[in-house]
Amino acid sequence: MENIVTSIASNFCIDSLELTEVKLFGSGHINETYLAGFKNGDKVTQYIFQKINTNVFRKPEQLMDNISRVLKHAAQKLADKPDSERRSIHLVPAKNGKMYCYHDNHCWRAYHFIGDASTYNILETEEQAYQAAKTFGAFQMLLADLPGERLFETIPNFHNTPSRYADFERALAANKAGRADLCREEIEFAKKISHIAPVLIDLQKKGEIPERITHNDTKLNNVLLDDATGEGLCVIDLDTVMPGLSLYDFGDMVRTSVSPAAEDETDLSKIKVRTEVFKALVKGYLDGAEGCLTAKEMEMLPFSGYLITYEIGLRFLTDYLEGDVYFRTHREHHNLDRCRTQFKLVQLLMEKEDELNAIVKGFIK
Ligand code: ADP
Ligand code: GN1
Ligand code: MG
Repeated sequence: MENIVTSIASNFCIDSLELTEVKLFGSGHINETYLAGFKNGDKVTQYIFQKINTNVFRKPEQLMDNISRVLKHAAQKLADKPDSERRSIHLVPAKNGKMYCYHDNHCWRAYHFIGDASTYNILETEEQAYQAAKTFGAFQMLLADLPGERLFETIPNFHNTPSRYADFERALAANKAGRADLCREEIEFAKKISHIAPVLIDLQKKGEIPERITHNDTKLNNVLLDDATGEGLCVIDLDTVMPGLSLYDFGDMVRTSVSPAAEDETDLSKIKVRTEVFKALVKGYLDGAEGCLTAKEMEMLPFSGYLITYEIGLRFLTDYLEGDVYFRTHREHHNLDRCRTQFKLVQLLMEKEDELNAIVKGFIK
């Protein structure tokens, strides 16, 4: 690992290549992330190196073009804010004049490491939910006036739930990994509520909700919180920043925050909906986005939580049926375990819909 990372690092504008530490970092399912430190005199500087998964992101140049534009815009708008260097991530330029390089046919990028900050897979306090949602809301506001062309769609139809449902149907019909009999209950559940899949896309088509520049992977662990103050610092993992719906962003925060259990928990009795956390997410998102959501977007906030949870559950199920070809897995039925937590959470969120609607109503002026 040391040799590979040093060799990758030599392609970027980094002063010294005297490696002091290197480790695999983060718990993402797609890219490969390393943290490395390099010593220059008495000073150690840390960097994040990421190998972009080009099976998933087919056009890394377009993806990096998006990220470079977004981060340049963010840096300009945040320049006067206190602690501005930590309010956005910053790419390290490569020596080839671009913001990425190729090494052994793989595409790599580097970021300056933001220290004294952490990400969380499972929420520990309601305040964290508030801070994370506020940071994602503010990120959306920050990009509302991004100049230039429409951003590239780094994964076409990424949050097109009907298209995800069609992928599931194809995977089921093909039953390539021979696993359909192992997940009959989940297949039935997926079919039973398939009518919810087109709801947001249809509202967008009818012009009832607007397209915005959104993050599209607003997992709780994609936001850095300051270790000292607990404050939300910045959003990370920008590969899917592209045109999208704010509701999918809000929904993914619900999916990853309201339950106190891990995404791959096998004891389904641990899956819960903490309504206080939901309330903190609504408050945080509205504060961050400075109240810019439309009345229709507000109305659909509770729905978005279970729609995206359904969508991600479908994607885990599809990958299980296809033989684990997309998400990184660490045990045999990992994708099925993940699907089960998602579908359980969908059920619970649907049961609590009235209560969640009432919470949202409390925020409407
Ligand atoms: P993945 O696709 O693997 O989820 P992320 O971009 O989310 O990749 O990064 C993985 C982890 O690395 C994050 O959870 C975070 O802890 C850490 N990380 C990423 N970028 C930075 C950064 N610029 N500064 C500090 N930590 C970072
Ligand atoms: C993947 O890379 P990571 O772990 O942040 C996936 C998301 C899913 C998520 C489920 C590009 O995100 O869409 O919601 O797993 N990212 C991509 O945990 O497919
Ligand atoms: Mg991530």
